[in-house]
Amino acid sequence: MSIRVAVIGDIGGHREELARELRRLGADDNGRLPDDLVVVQVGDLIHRGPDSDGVVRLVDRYLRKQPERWIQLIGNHEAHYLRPPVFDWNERLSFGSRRTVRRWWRDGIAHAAVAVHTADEEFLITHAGVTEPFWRHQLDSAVSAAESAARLNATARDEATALFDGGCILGGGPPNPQVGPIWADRELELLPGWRNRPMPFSQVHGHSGSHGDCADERTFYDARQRHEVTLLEGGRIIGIDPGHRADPQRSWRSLVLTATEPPRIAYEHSATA
Ligand SMILES: [Mn+2]
Repeated sequence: MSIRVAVIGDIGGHREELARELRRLGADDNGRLPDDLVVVQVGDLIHRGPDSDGVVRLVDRYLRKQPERWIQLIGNHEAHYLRPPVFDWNERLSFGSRRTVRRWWRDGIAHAAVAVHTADEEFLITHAGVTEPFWRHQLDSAVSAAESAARLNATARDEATALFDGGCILGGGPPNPQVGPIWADRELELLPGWRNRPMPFSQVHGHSGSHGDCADERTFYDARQRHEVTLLEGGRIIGIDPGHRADPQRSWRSLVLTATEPPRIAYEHSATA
């Protein structure tokens, strides 16, 4: 079995950008996604661009009509409406969109993490990436991406979960090695810990990136796709935030992985155990 998993980075309220990428991936004129495709969106669907409410409506249509084809993760901008706000933002989702995002979270439709397996690589996908200290302390050094995703999702709704702990992007303080995978900064918080210790699996994240001006010799930037790949011992860290602001980036792409099994968000107990 082979499944195309298209991992889509931060959309930032740009509905037309999202719709265009889905057409490129094979969505038909009615928007229906093809049977061989699963979309993972890494969160930060909203804010910045012209039509956050339109993005929420579009994604909600997929989550209702083709729930097996869409895995929605949450970013810090969705979390803004799910928990007491921890930052100020100069726009606010409509009442209806707030209610929709809260329903995704309350009903277990949106997640903190997902694991994807290809023929020769395992990926943990989160909004901002799991730092090495977070993995060691909060995930008990889980050896697989699937187990890490399951642990993150199992604790995601706990009031005191470390998942939402902020770092240098939130409030502008010094880097916090224990920052959670909703807030980690790629350059200052995510990459440093993994440079000194083999990765147990690869990771894909949105949220932040150097967008081309990284001097690191192990990092490769694809300006057309706006993907940033750092090769490390044991795995790689792939950043896919396109960096849309009020105006979208002209050129960007989802990251398409060829998976050997459906993406996993939770523990699956063997029937023969
Ligand atoms: Mn973000």
